[in-house]
Amino acid sequence: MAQINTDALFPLLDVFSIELPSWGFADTGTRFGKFAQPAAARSIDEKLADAAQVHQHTGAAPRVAVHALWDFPGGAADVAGPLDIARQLGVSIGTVNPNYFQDQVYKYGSACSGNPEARAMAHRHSLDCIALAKAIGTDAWSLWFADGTNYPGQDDILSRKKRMHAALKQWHDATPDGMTMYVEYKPFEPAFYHTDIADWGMAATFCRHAGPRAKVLVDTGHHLPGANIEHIVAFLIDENLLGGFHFNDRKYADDDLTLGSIDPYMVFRIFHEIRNAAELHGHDVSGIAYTVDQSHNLKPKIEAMLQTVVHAQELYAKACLVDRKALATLQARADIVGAETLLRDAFYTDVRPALAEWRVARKLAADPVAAFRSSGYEAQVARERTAKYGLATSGGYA
Ligand code: RM4
Ligand code: MN
Ligand code: MN
Repeated sequence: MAQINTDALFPLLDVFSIELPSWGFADTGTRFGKFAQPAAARSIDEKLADAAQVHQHTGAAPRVAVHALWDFPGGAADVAGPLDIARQLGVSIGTVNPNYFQDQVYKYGSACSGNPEARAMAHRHSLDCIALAKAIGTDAWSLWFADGTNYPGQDDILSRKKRMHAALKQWHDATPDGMTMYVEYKPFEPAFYHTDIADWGMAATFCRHAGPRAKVLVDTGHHLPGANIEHIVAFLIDENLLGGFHFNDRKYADDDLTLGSIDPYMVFRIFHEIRNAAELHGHDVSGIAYTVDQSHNLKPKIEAMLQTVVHAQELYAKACLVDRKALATLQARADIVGAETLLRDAFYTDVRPALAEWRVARKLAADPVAAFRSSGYEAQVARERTAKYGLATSGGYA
C-alpha cells in the first residue's frame, strides 16, 4: 500500500475537475434503437439542471460541454436563457462542439468533402460556433469529424488531407486569443475504410500546421485495441500539443462505457503520466481539459455521470500517491519489478475513505451516488418531464 498524505492529496483534488457533456443527459442510443428514459433531459435547460446535480453532489464538475446544433439551434441568439439558468444552478457552459456530421450535405464528409457546398456549410458552421463560444464567454471549442470513406478508391486521400489542412488553418485563425480549438481523432466509424483524422499523429500534425491555439483531444474510446494511450498522452504533453480528453471506457471500440468500468488501471496509468510530466519534468498540466464523453443507453444518466466523476477522482488520487522520486531511483537501478510494484501499490491503495473525508470537509455527502438516490430528484423530474412531453417513446433503426 502507498501512504496517503492528505495534506498533499487534498489540494490536488481541489483543483481536479471534469466537464460533463450535455448530450450525456439526453436519450441517445445505438444505431439499432433508442430506449427512452422518462427522466431524460430534452432541453438545454434540463441538461444543465441534471449536470448541476452531478456538480452539487461531487463538487468536481462545474462545467457543461454543449453540442451547438443540439443545444443552441439558433446559435449565439439562444444563449441568454441558458446562461442565466447555468448561473443560478452554480455551473457554467464550457466547450462548444460543432456538428459536422448530421446534415444531408455531409454525406461524403464536411471539411474534406469534394462538394464545395459541404465545405462552405462546415465553414459557416465553424464561424457560428466561434461566435457562440464568444457569446457564452467560454474558452474552448472542440472539433470532431465523421469525415472519411467506406471503400478503397472512393476518394483521393491526399486531396482530402489538403482540404482538412486548409479548413483547420482558417478556423484556427478565426479562433480568438485565449480560446483553444481542440482537434479530436478516431480510427473508424462512421467511416469504415479510412477516416481523415484517424489517429493522434495526424491530429498533432494538423494542429501544428494550424497554429498554437490548436491542440489534440484524446478520446479514450477512439483507439484501436491495444493502443498505449498513456504513451500518446506523455508524448503529446512533452510536445505541448495535448489539449485534453474525452473520457469513457470501452471493451471493443467507441463503446462510450463508464470511465474505469472495464480497465481502471489504464486510466490510472494515464493520470500517472500526467503527474509524472508535472512532477519530474516541470510541465504545466493545469490546462489539460478533462471532459466526459459518454452516452448511457441503459444506466440512469445522472447516476452514471456521478459514478464517472467519482471513478475519475479515485483513479486520479491513486496516481497522485505514486512516489516519483522513489520510482526514479528504482528506474535508475533498472529494478523493473520494484518499479512496477511501486505503481501497483499506489493503484491498489484504497483511496475511498480519503475521498469521503475530502468531501465531508467540503460539505459534500461522503457518497455522492447514495446522496443523489435519496434526494428523489430523478423520480421528480421523471414525473415533471412525462407531464410536459408525454410518455417517452423509442426510436427505431429503419
Ligand atoms: C463522436 C465523438 C465526439 C462526439 C460525437 C457525438 O464519436 O466522440 O466527440 O461529440 O461522437
Ligand atoms: Mn469524443
Ligand atoms: Mn466517440
